[in-house]
Amino acid sequence: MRLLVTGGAGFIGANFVHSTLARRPGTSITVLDALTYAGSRESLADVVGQIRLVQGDVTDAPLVGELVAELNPERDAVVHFAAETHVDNSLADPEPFLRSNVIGTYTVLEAVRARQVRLHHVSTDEVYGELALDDPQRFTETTPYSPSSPYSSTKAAADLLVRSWVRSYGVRATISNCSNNYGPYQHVEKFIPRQITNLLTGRRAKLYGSGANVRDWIHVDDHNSAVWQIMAGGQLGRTYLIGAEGERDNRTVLRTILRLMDFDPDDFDHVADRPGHDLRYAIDPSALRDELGWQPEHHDFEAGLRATIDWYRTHESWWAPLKDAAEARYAELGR
Ligand code: NAD
Ligand code: TDX
Repeated sequence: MRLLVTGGAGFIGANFVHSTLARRPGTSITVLDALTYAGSRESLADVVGQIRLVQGDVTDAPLVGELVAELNPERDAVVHFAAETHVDNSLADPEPFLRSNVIGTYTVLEAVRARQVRLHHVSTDEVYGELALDDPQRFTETTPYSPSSPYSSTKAAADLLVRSWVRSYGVRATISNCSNNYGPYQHVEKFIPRQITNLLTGRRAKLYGSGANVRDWIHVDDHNSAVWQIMAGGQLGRTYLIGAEGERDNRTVLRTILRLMDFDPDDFDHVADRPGHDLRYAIDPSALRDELGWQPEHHDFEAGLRATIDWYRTHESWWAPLKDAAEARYAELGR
């Protein structure tokens, strides 16, 4: 089987490439990635001889068309991870989000439509907006879309394009909306790696607002095993929600990181809150479990966090070149 993996040099995409090569030898992978500030050749360095990495933009229709034309519609697929992904960046400058997330997804859709190639589109739980802390209902595939940020609204737009290309043009696609991922190769701008690398570089940990906001954490390998399960057995046209029942508030996560790294759990700064900051995300993963038999393998969040901390400790050469620029951006935002 051949896969075209867009955004395969980013956090989740690179982990997808690694786990696919390890668990499904014989899969031939082409990565299409623009190598923006968020993508890195180094994330694929140890599999460089086993894949093809094409540096290019998902909005480049001739290039995307050419790569999709190499695929066999009977057995191959496109897995579309490429996107601008950081909410704070989207608030500061939405334009790249419109281009990569909306026009990029449109470009991929047109290419798979022309060649009738199977597509899996990777999206986020943020399209559903926020839940109250005490809301007993979690997100399901029928929850109405209510995005809050330029990031989540462009992801919502992309999802709706996929749905309409399925209905109007018969494109063979599935969509997944996953909760917050953690694990190796995540950019240091994101919450967990930012705190770990702040502590490793003598900076202080930073909590937005009161830290009461809840995120539903899942290990990146569990997200990717679910993507594979959906590609293998998912119903075309369907949306599947991926989550691992991992709800925790930010303050608790931060205090756990501090404790695991031998710091005083209260030794952090409260910084200005994110404008429009969603209070809580929570996924009901029962459809994926009941219909496709998917189960997460990482049940112990603290063990996963410890392994992630160890990865950042032992991979300073991967993240150190990114750290100063990321913190300079935060300094401009006062966070
Ligand atoms: P990331 O920012 O780490 O990686 C994104 C990758 O896409 C980078 O390698 C970047 O270079 C590439 N890219 C960006 N714009 C591009 C363009 N125009 N053309 C080609 N490549 C481009 O993001 P991530 O966390 O790995 O997220 C991957 C996907 O998963 C995204 O679609 C995101 O919305 C979704 N998602 C992420 C999470 C999470 O917790 N990180 C949760 C649910 C869904
Ligand atoms: O320094 C910080 N301090 C802090 O308290 C940072 C960077 C974040 N936060 C808070 C904001 C959020 O409530 O932590 C939470 C997680 O923040 P992010 O890592 O920026 O993630 P989030 O905004 O929840 O979005 C993530 O999950 C869904 C990904 O970035 C998205 O791409 C994905 O779709």
